[in-house]
Amino acid sequence: MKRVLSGLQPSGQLHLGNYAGAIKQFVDLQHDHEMFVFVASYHALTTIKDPAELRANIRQVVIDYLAFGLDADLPHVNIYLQQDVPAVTELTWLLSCVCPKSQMDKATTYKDKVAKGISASVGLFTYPILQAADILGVAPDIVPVGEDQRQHVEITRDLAQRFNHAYASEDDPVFKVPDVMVRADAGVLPGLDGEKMSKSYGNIIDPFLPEKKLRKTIMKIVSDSTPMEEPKDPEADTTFKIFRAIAGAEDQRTTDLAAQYRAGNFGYGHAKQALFELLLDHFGDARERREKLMQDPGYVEQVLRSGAEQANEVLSKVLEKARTAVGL
Ligand code: AQP
Repeated sequence: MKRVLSGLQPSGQLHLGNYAGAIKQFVDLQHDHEMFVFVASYHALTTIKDPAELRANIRQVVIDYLAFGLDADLPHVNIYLQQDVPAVTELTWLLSCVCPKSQMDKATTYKDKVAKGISASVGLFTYPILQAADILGVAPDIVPVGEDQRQHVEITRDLAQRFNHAYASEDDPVFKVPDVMVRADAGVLPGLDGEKMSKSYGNIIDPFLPEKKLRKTIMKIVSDSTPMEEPKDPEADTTFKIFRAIAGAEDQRTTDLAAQYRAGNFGYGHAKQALFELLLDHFGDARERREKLMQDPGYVEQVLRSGAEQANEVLSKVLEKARTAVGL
C-alpha cells in the first residue's frame, strides 16, 4: 500500500475549498492507501492567538475530518495532532539548517497572508519548513493538497533532496522525496468575494451550517450585474465554479447548469439556489455524522491516541536516521 500524508490547519472552520482541494482526495484515497492525516496545530499558531479558540478549533477539525468521511476504524487510517508528535519540531530545525533563506523569500503564501493583514512573524515566514518536517517525517509516497499548496510541497521535495545530497548516499537516502497530488478539476476555489476561499479571510462557505444560514451565506456570493434575461459565462462566475468543484466537472448536473447560464433567462439567484440544493444533497450524510460525533468526545480521543501512536513510531525512526546523518 502506498502511504499518503496531508493535514489542515485548525485556523478556523473548514470550508468547501478545504474539502474540494484536500479532504475529498483523502476520502477517495483511504480505501487503498495507508493514510496519515493530521491537524496542523503548530501552523495555526501563526494566525490564532486565542488559546480557547485554538483548542476548540483543533477538536472541530478532527470531528470534521470524520464527518466528511475519513474512516478511522480502518486499521490503515491514522488521524493525529501535530502537537502529539514532537519529533516534527526537531526535524524542522534539521531542515532549517539546509534551507537557503532565499527559498523562503520566494514563498507566495507568506506574501499573500501578510498582504491580508496577518502579522509577519518568523513562524509565518518559515511555515513551509515545518510543513516539510510534517511530510518528510512520515516518508509518504503521495501528498494530496489543493493548488495553493503546490509550491510548499515543491519546497519540501527540494529540502529533502538538499538534505540527502549533503548527508546521505544515493542508495540510502534519509528522506523519501514524495509526489504532490492536486485534483485536476478543483483549482483554487473562490470564496464569497471571488478571492481564494480561506479560513482566515472571512469569505468561506461552511457546508455544516444550519440550512437557513447556509442558504443565506450562498446568497452572498458576489456576482456581476448581467440582467436575468441575458446569457452569462459560467466560467466567469463564482457560484458556477463552486458548483463544479463539488459536483465534479464531468457530472451531468454541472453540464446542465453551464447550459442554463449560456441560454439566458437564468439569474444568479437561480444558480445560487441550485448550489444550495447540491450542498444539502452532497453533504447530507456528512451533516448527520457530524451531529453524532459532536456527542461522542470519547471516540474522538480514542482516534487521536491511536493515530499519534502510529505517527510517533514512524517519525521517531526517520528522526533517528536524520540525527545520525548530521552527526548528532
Ligand atoms: N480555496 C481553496 N481551494 C482549494 N484548495 C484549498 N485549500 C485551502 N483553501 C483552498 C486546501 O486545503 C488544505 C488546507 O490547508 P491549510 O489549512 O494548511 O492552509 P490553507 O491552504 O492556507 O487553508 P486556508 O483555508 O486558506 O486557511 P488559512 O486561512 O488559515 O490560511 C490544503 O491542502 C489547501 O491546498
